[in-house]
Order: sequence, then structure tokens, then C-alpha cells
Amino acid sequence: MTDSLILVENPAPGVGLVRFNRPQALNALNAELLRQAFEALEAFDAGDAIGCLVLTGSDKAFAAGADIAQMAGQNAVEMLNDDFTDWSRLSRLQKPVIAAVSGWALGGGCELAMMCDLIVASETAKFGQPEIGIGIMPGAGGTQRLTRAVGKALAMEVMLADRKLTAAEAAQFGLVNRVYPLDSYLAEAVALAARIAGQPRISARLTKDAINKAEELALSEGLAYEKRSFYLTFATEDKAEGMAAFLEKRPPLWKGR
Ligand code: CO8
Repeated sequence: MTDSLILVENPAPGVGLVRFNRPQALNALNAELLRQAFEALEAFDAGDAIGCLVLTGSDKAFAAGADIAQMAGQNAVEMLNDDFTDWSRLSRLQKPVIAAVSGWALGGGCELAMMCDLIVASETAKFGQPEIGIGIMPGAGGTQRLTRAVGKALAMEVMLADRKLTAAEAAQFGLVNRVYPLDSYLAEAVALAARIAGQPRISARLTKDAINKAEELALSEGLAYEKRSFYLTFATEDKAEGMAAFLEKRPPLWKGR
């Protein structure tokens, strides 16, 4: 029964939620689970009904990393060739994505969370990149995204000495947006997603894109990129509606166009 490796929900208007559902293996990420999750996220991303996505796991584990049992039998060429390696599908989604993280977010699990645009964590969340302990290293962005998020010194400790970051530390170092008690983190993530989903969609999409460009481009290039996107918002119906609503002192009625 392969279709139960994820669960898909609409927990609030405009919010699409994908949950890893392999609790017996702490949501270890095998190729089939990843395929199902990416397809569900891409379907939400393509549809008009959804304005913000939430990716989550269980209270005990967001995901304890890539499936070591599956990787144990794979050689370098197989890793290179099969679609197990295309984890970047998550970072290519156009709509904002929130990772709601509780328990373990290790290895590829931490990397998936970092590919999301915001991270909401429970107080029990633990982030780490322990790949060195099984004779490999991070391969889905850990050395790059964690270093950008928390700085070189701490990233070295996390990846070379397997230091796990608590939720409080992750918040302190800028890796996560918010930390909530275990019984409310998911509801808070969904509430944040609903708030984002209620924004004008094209502005949200272009803003996400421009912020992510800040990690890749030189400042002058990023500023030029932002300026072009800014001008593009002036071509939208929502720009006309947003400004008219402000001037008429009424709430805007967004169309997503
Ligand atoms: N892969 C496969 N199975 C796992 C994994 C995993 N990553 N993590 C846990 N499990 C399984 C265990 O084997 C166990 O199964 P069983 O009950 O059948 O023995 C079950 O989940 C429960 O695990 P534990 O009994 O170990 O639970 P504990 O509470 O004692 O420990 C830990 C929890 C600390 C999370 C521990 O399970 C652990 O260390 N897990 C491995 C963590 C790890 O090393 N993660 C990194 C994996 S490598 C990776 O993510 C590389 C990503 C590369 C992406 C790039 C692609 C291009």
C-alpha cells in the first residue's frame, strides 16, 4: 500500500497540508515517500484554491533523514541517475511553504525543512546533519543552507561533530521563525499559512521569489531583480483593488490576478 506514505489535508481555507506518514521509521525519506510528497505539493502549487502550503511530519519526527536502509544498497551512479536525488523539487514551488517541525529533523529532513520558506517548530524539535556518522555528508543543501542560516562556526559544529540544535537554539540562531508548545505548533503553522494564503497571490509569489534570490545574487543584482518584480505587481488586478480599497477605507477583495 504505497499511497499511505503521505497524508494530504486542507486544514484551513487556502491552505494545503502534506504530512509525511511513515511513523514506524521516524518518517525516513525513501524515494517513494519523496515522490508522493513532491507530487502532492506540486498539485497544491498548481491549483488556484491554495495560497500557502504546509509540510509536516509527526509529533515525534518531521523526518529522521533519508532512508539509510535504501541508501545502503546504492552506488554513486545509481544515486546520480535516479530521481531520489531530485530533492530540489521542493525549493522550486512558487507558493510560500511552511515547514511545521516537531521531533527529529535530521539529515535530509533538516534539509527539506530548510528548503521551505518559513519554519514553525514545536519545543521538542531537534535539528541536525548527522550524515558524517554514516560515512557520507549532507547532499541536499545542508552545507549551504545551514551555513547561510546560522553562520560558519555553528554549521561546522553541527556537521562535523553532530551537534543537534534544540528548537530554542534554532530560533536563537535564525533557523526557525517561531517555537510553540507541542500541542499547538501545528495549529499555529496552519494559522500562519492561512494568513499568508489570504494575501494577494501574485504579490506573495513574487515576494517569496525575490527574498530567496537574496541568498543567491549580489546586492546590486538582487535590487534590480526586486525592482522588476515590483513593477510587475503594478500590472495586477490586485494592485488596483488593494490601492482602491485603501483609499475607500474598506477591506480588499483579492482576485489572485
Ligand atoms: N533511515 C532508515 N530508518 C530509520 C532512519 C533513517 N534515517 N531513522 C530512523 N529509522 C528507523 C530505525 O531503523 C528504527 O527502525 P526499527 O524499529 O525497524 O529498528 C525506527 O526508525 C526507530 O528508530 P530508533 O529505534 O533508532 O529510534 P531512537 O529514538 O532510538 O533514535 C534517532 C532516533 C536518533 C533519530 C535515530 O533513529 C537515528 O539516529 N536515525 C538516523 C539519523 C540519521 O543519520 N539521519 C541522516 C540520514 S542520511 C541523510 O539524510 C542524507 C540525505 C541525503 C540527501 C541528498 C540526496 C541527493
